[in-house]
Amino acid sequence: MTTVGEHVVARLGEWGVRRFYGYPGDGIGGVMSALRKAVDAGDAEFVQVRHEETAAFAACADVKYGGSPIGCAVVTSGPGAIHALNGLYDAKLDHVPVVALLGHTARNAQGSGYYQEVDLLTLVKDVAGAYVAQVSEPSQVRHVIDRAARIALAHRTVTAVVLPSDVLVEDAVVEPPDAHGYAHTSAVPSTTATVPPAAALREAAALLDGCEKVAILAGAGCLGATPELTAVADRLDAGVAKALLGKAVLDDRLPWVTGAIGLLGTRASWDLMRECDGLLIVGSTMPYSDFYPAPGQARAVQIDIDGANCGLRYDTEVNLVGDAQETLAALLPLLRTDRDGSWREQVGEWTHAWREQSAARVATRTHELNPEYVVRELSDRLPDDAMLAVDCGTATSHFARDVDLRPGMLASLSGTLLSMGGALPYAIAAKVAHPDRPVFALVGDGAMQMNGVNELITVSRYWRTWADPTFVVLVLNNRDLSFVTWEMRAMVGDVPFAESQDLPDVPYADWAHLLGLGGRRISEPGEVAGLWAEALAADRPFVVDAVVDANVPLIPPHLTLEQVVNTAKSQLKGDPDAPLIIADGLREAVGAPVKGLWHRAKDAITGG
Ligand SMILES: Cc1ncc(C[n+]2csc(CCOP(=O)(O)OP(=O)(O)O)c2C)c(N)n1
Ligand SMILES: [Mg+2]
Repeated sequence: MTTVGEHVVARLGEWGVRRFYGYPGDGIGGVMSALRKAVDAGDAEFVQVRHEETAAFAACADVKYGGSPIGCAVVTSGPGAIHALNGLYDAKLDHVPVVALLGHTARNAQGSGYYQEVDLLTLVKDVAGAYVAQVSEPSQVRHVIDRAARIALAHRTVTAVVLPSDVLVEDAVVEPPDAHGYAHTSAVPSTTATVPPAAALREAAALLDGCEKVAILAGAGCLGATPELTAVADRLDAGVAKALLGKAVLDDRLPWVTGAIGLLGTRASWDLMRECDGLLIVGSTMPYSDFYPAPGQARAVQIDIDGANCGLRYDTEVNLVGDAQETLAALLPLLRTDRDGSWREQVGEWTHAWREQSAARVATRTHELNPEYVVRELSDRLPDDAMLAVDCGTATSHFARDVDLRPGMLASLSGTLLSMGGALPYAIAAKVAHPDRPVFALVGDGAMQMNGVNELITVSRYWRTWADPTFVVLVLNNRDLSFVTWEMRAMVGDVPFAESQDLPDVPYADWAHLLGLGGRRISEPGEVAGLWAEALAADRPFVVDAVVDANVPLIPPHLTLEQVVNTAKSQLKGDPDAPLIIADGLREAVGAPVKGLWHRAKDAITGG
């Protein structure tokens, strides 16, 4: 006999799903016993995390780091499914195929107000809107699993299968009868049309050939298309700005790569977008419309695998629906070859200026340890095959601006949901997918306290099974929800709300030691180089507890007068950190034009 639970696992295996992140409970017991057998037989891998949110984050990250074709989170009914929601939304918003297996109340108890009984179909209707179904009869299991997998892949989204606990242990109908009302589904993935029509490609080429100053915005859709993107960028003489999820696409050290874009981006990306006359968006829906060229400034082409994403952020004239790699390859021979390189020279000057400004910020002596210095020193030491996992907070900004990714590296984060707590689940998934590669997690202390300290337990459980034990967690211990503090200062012009934003100082390295891991707390610039040498040479996962300054300003790439005024206002309202910010931050850390803006803003407020 094959139980329904066993068929769930076997059928997902046919779709290439062999790794399951989860947490047990009686609602999902039938899948867990199927997984026990599959793991024993070497057909599946189960990773036990500390929280169902982590299971869903990790399932998403497994796909992002090139592990499984479809991520799978397996969680129990009621509270288990509720916990998983945030990680599932992360996958949905970043367009990652994930199937959620949700245990459920037994059929006979459904509707009775039973323990842990939650209306799961309604609960996940939004996050798994593309497909959610309950297996109420053993004869449904094959088609429900097939549809959940096919739709997750085809729509690059989250689907959910609700599995009542009693159905899971019944005899599965593996081959439904040849009778009215039964489905006979396939487990072979659908192919997709990946190259746009020739006429549309010619139109795009003509448009781009008519532009002299082309900017490319590259996003997650370009991952895997590095050679093609490079060739098209070279042919167009273009500068390339990268959305956060597309950061690993191109080497950050290339002079025509302006780096990150958006509020956490570089001044060079801002200049590139604001000065170009042609825009090619590839695999990105970066939502900050004010960081694109001004409306009407540039003629634009967009390439996206999903036609619904085209023309979403900019008034594009040609929208090419296709796979980035194949579409760029098809576009290349249609483009003219006589560009003179002058635009790229200009882009190179902007990039150079940005890198000088960045180096000055890194070298700034701050009141406490400068986090940009800590991150830059790591960046310079990253092994070629490094994988990075980044949390939401100032770590995101440091990753965007201070980490130079090189070819072959992998990096990801909760890129659209921007959820705190993702870095450790992502790092674990990266390591499980590639146990022979070193992993680096960049995490704020708030995010560490949210999920990180717990998931270090998962690390302590599994690290001995990894071929390479290098798993380095950098905790930016600023004892503050610093990103929010800066948002409050710059956007709202308010002083910090200590009760809400101050964080307890936690001995993260000591916690690592208690778990049998390595770790060290540092607080002085002189310790940084030695620390990275120690962390990289460690024979086990290592937690770097870096006591860093919370008051290093997060300057948007194009500081507006309003933001400076708001920041200044907040200081006049009695921001307790104002003297430190002025002394340590703005004056030394930013370039002359911004400095002028700062003084103008202060004068405007003080009447000076
Ligand atoms: C789950 C979740 N809750 C709240 C937020 C809002 N938020 C964004 S960044 C941030 C502060 C992060 O603090 P920390 O992890 O200490 O990093 P820091 O910015 O201090 O380096 C907060 C609260 C969020 N993005 N996600
Ligand atoms: Mg913090």
